[in-house]
Amino acid sequence: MVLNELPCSGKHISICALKRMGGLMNINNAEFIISAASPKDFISGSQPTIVFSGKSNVGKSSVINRLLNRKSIARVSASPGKTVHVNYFLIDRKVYFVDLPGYGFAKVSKTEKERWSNLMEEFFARDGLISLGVMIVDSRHKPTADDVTMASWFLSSGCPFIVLANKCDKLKKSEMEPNVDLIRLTLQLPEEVRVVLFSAEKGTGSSELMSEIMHFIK
Ligand SMILES: Nc1nc2c(ncn2[C@@H]2O[C@H](COP(=O)(O)OP(=O)(O)OP(=O)(O)O)[C@@H](O)[C@H]2O)c(=O)[nH]1
Ligand SMILES: [Mg+2]
Repeated sequence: MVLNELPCSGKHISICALKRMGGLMNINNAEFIISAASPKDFISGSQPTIVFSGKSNVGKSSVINRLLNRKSIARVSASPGKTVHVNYFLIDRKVYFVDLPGYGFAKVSKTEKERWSNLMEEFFARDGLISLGVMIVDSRHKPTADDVTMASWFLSSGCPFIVLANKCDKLKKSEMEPNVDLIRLTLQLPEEVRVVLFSAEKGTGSSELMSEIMHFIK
């Protein structure tokens, strides 16, 4: 499916955002590249890299599937801890999407936690692995202490990022604005960092996110 052959309606809204920007990216040409279990397999190359981070079960893999209009290119599960390695997908040979394992999952062994923190420490310490961070939080709840740590890493590193308030299909309309305000306040986000209400389930917010991503694609 080539983007500029599609109508600008309904579920193709994210594709329309790309068309508006004059972009031409075949999102159906998405391939799984590697599940990096160790830092030697991290990819730092010429392609821009969009990294999806957030607590376990918040919907990182679901967001990737939604953007790519695929049911399960990234693996999703109702129980936390589904993604355990750093998974790279290459979209139309132009951009990498990186599905990270989630933080804050209590029910894992000490060894597993250590493995996770070593992998993540190395990932976030290395230069050149992230072009844009997509930090995903749960729109229904106050961000956790781990979310605050993640946001402050992005802020102090200077790495550009956007915050998605996912699962907004579960919110009443009246809850949306106050919840976004609480997320901004808790994460201490400066004005220039965008918070987008998102639903991987319904597709809400995907055109906004795709527009942000397109800024990083040459
Ligand atoms: N209602 C609703 N459910 C969602 C949404 N996004 C994800 N989910 C559900 O949340 C659960 C976790 O989704 P995943 O995509 O596996 O979450 P993850 O962040 O990748 O989880 P880990 O890989 O374990 O860190 C699944 O049951 C999804 O169906 C959403 O926007 N709305
Ligand atoms: Mg996952």
